[in-house]
Amino acid sequence: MFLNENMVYNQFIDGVFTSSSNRESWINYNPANNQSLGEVYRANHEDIEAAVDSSEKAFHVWKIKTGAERGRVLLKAASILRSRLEEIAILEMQDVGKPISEALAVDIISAADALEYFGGMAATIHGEFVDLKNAFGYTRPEPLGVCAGIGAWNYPIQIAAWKAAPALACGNAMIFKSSELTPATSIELAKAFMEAGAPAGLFNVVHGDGRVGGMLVDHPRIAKISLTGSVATGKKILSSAATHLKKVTLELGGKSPLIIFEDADITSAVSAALLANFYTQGEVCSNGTRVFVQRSIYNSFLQQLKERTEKIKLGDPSDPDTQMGALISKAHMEKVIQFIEAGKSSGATLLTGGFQPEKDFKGRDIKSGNFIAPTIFTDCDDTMEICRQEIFGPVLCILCFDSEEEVIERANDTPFGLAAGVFTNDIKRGHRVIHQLQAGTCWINNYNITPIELPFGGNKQSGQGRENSLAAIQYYTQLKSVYVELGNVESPY
Ligand code: TXE
Repeated sequence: MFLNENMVYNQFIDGVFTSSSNRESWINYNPANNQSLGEVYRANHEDIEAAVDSSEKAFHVWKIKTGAERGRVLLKAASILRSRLEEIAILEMQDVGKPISEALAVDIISAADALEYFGGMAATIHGEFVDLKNAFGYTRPEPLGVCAGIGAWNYPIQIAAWKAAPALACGNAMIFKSSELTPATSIELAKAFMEAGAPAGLFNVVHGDGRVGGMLVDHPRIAKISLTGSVATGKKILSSAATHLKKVTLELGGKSPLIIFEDADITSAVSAALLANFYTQGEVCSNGTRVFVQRSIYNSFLQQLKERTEKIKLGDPSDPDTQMGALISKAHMEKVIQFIEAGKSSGATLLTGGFQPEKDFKGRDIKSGNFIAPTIFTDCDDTMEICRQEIFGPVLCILCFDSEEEVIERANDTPFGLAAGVFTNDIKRGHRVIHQLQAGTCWINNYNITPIELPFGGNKQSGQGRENSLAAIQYYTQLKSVYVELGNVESPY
């Protein structure tokens, strides 16, 4: 079930694909077999200038439309994505290495949800009115202009839509650069906007690595940067953006705690731990990779966790029965393997996994792909590298705890602050603990459920700003206040 594997990925600027002549290029690989999916052409300076010119032109048309008019385009783009769900899901599966079942269930649907949510609320974006003494005032939430979105490789079209939907709903234009490892589906979003009636240039797509990302960050006519990526990249972008005092939102990495109290429903808690570590091969920023289990249920929890982990169907991502696919690249797989070796040498016990399977769950040869068996370490302690660093792969660390006070302190002992989960049937304890955890995106008795209606984002080193929900509006508008005099100007001069 593969589409054309000799794709050519050009820039999509002003509603058309640019030529590929006199541009650097690289090969886009399918993580499941490391075969070529085609050639990606890197944007050059002229492309960036053309993209900014085109986006500025589109912005001047778009900003004078009403919220209702903008909303109609976003809603139509959402229905176009939904109508092309399977085709785009296959592209995403090939690009990322994730199981087709995930791409069909999450990626494109979450992108369409974002377009529908912000399309539906575009007409409601408004300011305030205030009566004053012989005067009145009002505020105007105004668009910023041309915004840049820079994406990571684990949820390409979802990340692009989570940035584009609020940006366009607020009246902005966007230039989007997907990760150099996953160029395929941001173009599909651009095509959907065009088909939905957006002005050419409203959502341009350029390709490249950090150098092209840097060209967007440094461009004087780009008003705002929204990054989804690593902490290291977030720091670089924030310091570069300081030159022009640009607005920046950062969705970065994490090493989030998932706390299981002794009164939790064990089956649900194990389900959450599996999802929080092995869904999308563990390549999810908000994953609960430090699983804290209260001592009295430690053995029963571990037994069920091990049994169910070893039943996960790892293999060919294009097979609808597959539950876990390939990691994004050989280089990333090697990085995860180094973390596994570090875990073993630091004294943690490898409970299961930790190896590269050569056959998948149906006996197919998968040696040519980037596969790592779902891995669990026990006998961990908080100081181990595998418990402090983001691994961004299928590696779960189990930590044992006794008291509520102890686990809160340990859970917060990290420079990250993206997400947190608590499992308990004691309603007071659930809220009491979650309120003390230093994380931006939290769950009680579930994990990694991210409806568009709720803000998503982190604190501390996990980023700044929020995506989704009404909270996103403030990051794509600037507020103007207007004072209107109804009397005369009183002056001492
Ligand atoms: O990140 P990278 P990756 C995080 C996840 C992990 C990382 C993995 O936690 O840490 O992302 O994704 C561009 N100036 N999240 O490896 O390398 C680069 O080309 C401008 C968090 O892709 O940081 C790519 O497009 N741009 C997230 C993008 O930045 C630069 C969910 C990210 O690349 C640049 C998913 C530079 N100097 C992953 N250097 C969340 N919190 O939601 C690189 N780029």
